[in-house]
Amino acid sequence: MNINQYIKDRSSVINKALNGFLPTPKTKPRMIHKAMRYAVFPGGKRIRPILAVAAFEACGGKDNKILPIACAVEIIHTYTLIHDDLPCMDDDDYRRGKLSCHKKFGEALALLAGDALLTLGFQLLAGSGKIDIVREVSMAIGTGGTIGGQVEDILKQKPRKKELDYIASHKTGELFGVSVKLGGMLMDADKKKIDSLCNFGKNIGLTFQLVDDLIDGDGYTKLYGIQYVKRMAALLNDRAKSDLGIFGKKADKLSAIADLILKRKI
Ligand code: GRG
Repeated sequence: MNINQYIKDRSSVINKALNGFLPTPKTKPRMIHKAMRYAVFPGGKRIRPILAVAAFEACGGKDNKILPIACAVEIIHTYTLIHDDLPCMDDDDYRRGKLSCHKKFGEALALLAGDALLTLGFQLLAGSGKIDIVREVSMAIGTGGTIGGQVEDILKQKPRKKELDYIASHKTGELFGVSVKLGGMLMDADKKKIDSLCNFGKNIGLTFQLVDDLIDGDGYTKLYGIQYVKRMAALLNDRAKSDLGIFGKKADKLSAIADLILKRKI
């Protein structure tokens, strides 16, 4: 199966699973469930859950038991987007091509929808029965991860290289890293494989951020210029793919996704 078909296939499975995991819009209190579903559907690229599935498969996983975990990662990612868009943060009126959650439902409901998605994410992770999985995600999105990155981003008006590295690796890299790592953890892969998956994930997370800055012309691009950022992104992509050596051909899909991220074809 070629990589585009693979992504289409796995996205469709993930979307169906997400639909089943989220409370229906008729479940009371209806408004919060409507707001949660509004933010999750139709959704974005679903990169993080696709990566979790591809990592699970690279470790020999074949069934659907990865789905609650892959969906948890997407649900938690959606919480960060809702909160990031709030007036007290980035103050964005649009997200994923439509009104942001607070513009549609008001600030209080959007805040609660974000909280509810975060909570639901952990409920799904807990279903794996693996406390390490719950711990790893907590660490990746806590003050030593996503939240830490967001705090630095808010506080630093003109970040220099060291600060930009901190922001990108925490805000973007940690969630990518843990998404990939979870696939291996669920399969009880050995430490060497799990570390390789995590390094791969963090490196493609940084590549993703660099490419994002190239498109937006801010962050790294403002500091270094287009050519330098392109070279850095290509270097990180190489480094990420070399982390996969231990998996041989089983990691072909992960490697192909890394290339799509570099070219922003996903
Ligand atoms: C509010 C706790 C908290 C954290 C916010 C992740 C984040 C931190 C903010 C989101 C805004 C942002 C520009 C983050 C950098 C990472 C990034 C480019 C996220 C967007 O991810 P995509 O492109 O989104 O995968 P889709 O919509 O495709 O899922």
